Amino acid sequence: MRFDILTIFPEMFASPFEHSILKRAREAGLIDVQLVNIRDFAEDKHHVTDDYPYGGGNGMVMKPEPIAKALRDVEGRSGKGKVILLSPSGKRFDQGIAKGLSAEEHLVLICGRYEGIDERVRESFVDEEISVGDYILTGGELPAMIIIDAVSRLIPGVLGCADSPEEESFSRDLLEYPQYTRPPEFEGKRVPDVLLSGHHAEIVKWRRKEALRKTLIVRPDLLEKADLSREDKKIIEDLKG
Ligand code: 4GX
Repeated sequence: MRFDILTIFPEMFASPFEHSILKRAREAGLIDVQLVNIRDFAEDKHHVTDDYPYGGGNGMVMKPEPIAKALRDVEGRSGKGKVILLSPSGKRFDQGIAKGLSAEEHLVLICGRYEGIDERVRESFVDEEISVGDYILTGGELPAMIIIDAVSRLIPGVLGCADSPEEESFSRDLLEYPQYTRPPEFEGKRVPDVLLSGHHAEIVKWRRKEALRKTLIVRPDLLEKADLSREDKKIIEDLKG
């Protein structure tokens, strides 16, 4: 999959794709991340990319022409991709959206700064507007990194290992059960006996119960749309006491 990132701060992307899984995915040709500096497409002497808002008000707005030129340049070099604007007013990013995007061949991510971009760019070029959460950041660069990270790991071959079970609807709807590794005792805290027992069926049951417990405590909203068995529902009633 190809990602083109439009930004006035390409230097911010120096490191996130150069480690571990994403680095290997790039080397293997599974993902291709290209940075496009919007400033390079500003044609005035000082390469200005922002201007005052019509109608007044605080802050600056990104000018339409440099973004439009950058988008046309990307399209000319690598064809029409799905154009995504990162913005707090977008549809909230989640695993379902990540999965949908992982089926695309080419994503073009626009990272806005200041108060945002000229509305006419959104109307003419943007296919989807996505928010990574209900808080205000200083720019769309970190959201773009989040989207590329979450989408990339869903591309076949990127994680390397066999089909990851988290993608099964059964466990996807719940928070993770607690994980332990050696040593069996750490600062007086023991690993639960069942995990050392080698009794696979009991381990599966324990993990399901702990995932339900954790979800009930931290994210009860997730239980409403979760794919729950009759047994799960009984466990939840017992947990509620
Ligand atoms: N999830 N921000 C974008 C500037 C902006 C505003 C409107 C386009 C349209 C954010 C988020 C986020 C702050 C990035 C405002 N650009 N983006 N920026 N939360 O808060 O995605």
